[in-house]
Amino acid sequence: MSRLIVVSNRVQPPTGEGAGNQGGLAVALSAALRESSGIWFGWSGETTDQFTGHINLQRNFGVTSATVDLEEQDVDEYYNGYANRTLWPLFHYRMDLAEFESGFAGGYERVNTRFAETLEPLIEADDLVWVHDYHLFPLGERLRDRGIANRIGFFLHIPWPPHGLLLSLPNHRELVETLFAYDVVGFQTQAWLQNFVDYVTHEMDGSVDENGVVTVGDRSLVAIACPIGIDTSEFVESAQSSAARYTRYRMGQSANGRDLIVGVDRLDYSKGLEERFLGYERFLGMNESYHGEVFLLQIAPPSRGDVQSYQEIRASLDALSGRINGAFADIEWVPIRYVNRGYARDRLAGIYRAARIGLVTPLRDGMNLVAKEYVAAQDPEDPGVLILSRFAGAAEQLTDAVLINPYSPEDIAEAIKLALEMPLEERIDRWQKLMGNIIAEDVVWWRKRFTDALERVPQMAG
Ligand code: GDG
Repeated sequence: MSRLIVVSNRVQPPTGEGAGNQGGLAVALSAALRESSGIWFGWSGETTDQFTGHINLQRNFGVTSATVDLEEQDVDEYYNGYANRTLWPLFHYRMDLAEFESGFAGGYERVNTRFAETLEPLIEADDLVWVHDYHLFPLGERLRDRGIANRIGFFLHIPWPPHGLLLSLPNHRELVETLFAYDVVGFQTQAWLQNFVDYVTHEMDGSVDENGVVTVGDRSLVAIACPIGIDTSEFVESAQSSAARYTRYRMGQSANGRDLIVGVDRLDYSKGLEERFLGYERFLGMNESYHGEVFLLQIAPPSRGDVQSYQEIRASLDALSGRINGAFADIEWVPIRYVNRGYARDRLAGIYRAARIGLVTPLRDGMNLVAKEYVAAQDPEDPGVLILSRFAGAAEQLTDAVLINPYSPEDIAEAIKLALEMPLEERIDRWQKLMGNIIAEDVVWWRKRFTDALERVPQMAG
């Protein structure tokens, strides 16, 4: 087995708290790193006055992490700038929010070059290098510039936008060309992969063969759809832990016989939170008999608070939840509990299990792991219903969810009613099919699918 080097913007080494707070991705990557004695490289999350390239090497629970500090300007231009104000909105089909500042692009290039310079001495012959996500598109090319001939793969966690949309990115072609430095490029879904292929065939005169080999001129890469999963067995266990059971008991007490609808999302405009609230408002407007019988718990820990569009979505959700509660609440019932903080994973699992409905309505999402976690946490004998946006990558696999158009308040309202009234037999039937997929295509399956594809590629001569 080759040694694995994982590169991502932030490094999440194991904390030793087990199911406590580490997400499935971090667990799966940590396991692979431990097995192969690999290294996880990325930004420390800290800033420094002057970039030095000093690597902080740490070993936590068998995983070696190598982190570097960045300058404040790097963080502004690369992370808050190009990654989260240009690429994130554009790749989530939000041209209206995308900002095209040349300073951002310069900072993005600079940090990717700094990452490559710092990482290069750590790479040994035969290592597999696996780069993650939109922060680091050009990293592979920068490593090749330095003569790295190892197999290098790239996985994109977010959508790939349609061809026509991507054209609005200045220097779009340069960005796409950087991908050809990788041997394998993985997307969450067939749909995102197809968008990529459309771009390459229309804009670059490229072609794709039946093995997924995408060729432009004399360069090629293997493109695969490789949907990320969760650590299913860990999450099932977590939903039965004492912390989860206790949380469920407390939720039951505070619900006072009412049905719980749950949403859990980073506070991000891509997650369709406003549209979700509006759909729920429509449901309340159309179904007076349910007043006082249900409530929506929306957990939304703030993220990327330095970016203005995130401050705006936060303010608008505060106003919207206040307006809906003001219009419908009475002295004994508040229709929306809107909470801006995070909870430990095992408590989250207990909340999912207590919920009659998991409401997952992103306007666009690479995959969406909350949908999978909600299903995994259910009681097999009395499972809740997953309502899922057809624009989440997860909808390609989870076809037995109640699929909705998140832009339509009616669609959301009708789905909530359908789910609340769904007979037990149908709930079990849908849940079993969903769970079948979530077990078969879990995070270990995903990691192996990607690394197997990368290992199949012959290594270039150094
Ligand atoms: C990106 C892509 C893709 C949320 N609140 C709490 C909490 N969370 C956890 C969830 C879940 C994770 O955060 C969110 O994952 P998602 O997949 O839903 O969304 P993104 O953060 O946007 O992730 C996405 C993913 O990468 C992986 O490829 O699926 O499409 O956008 O695990 O449970 N965790 C805890 N407390 C919270 O309050 N502990």
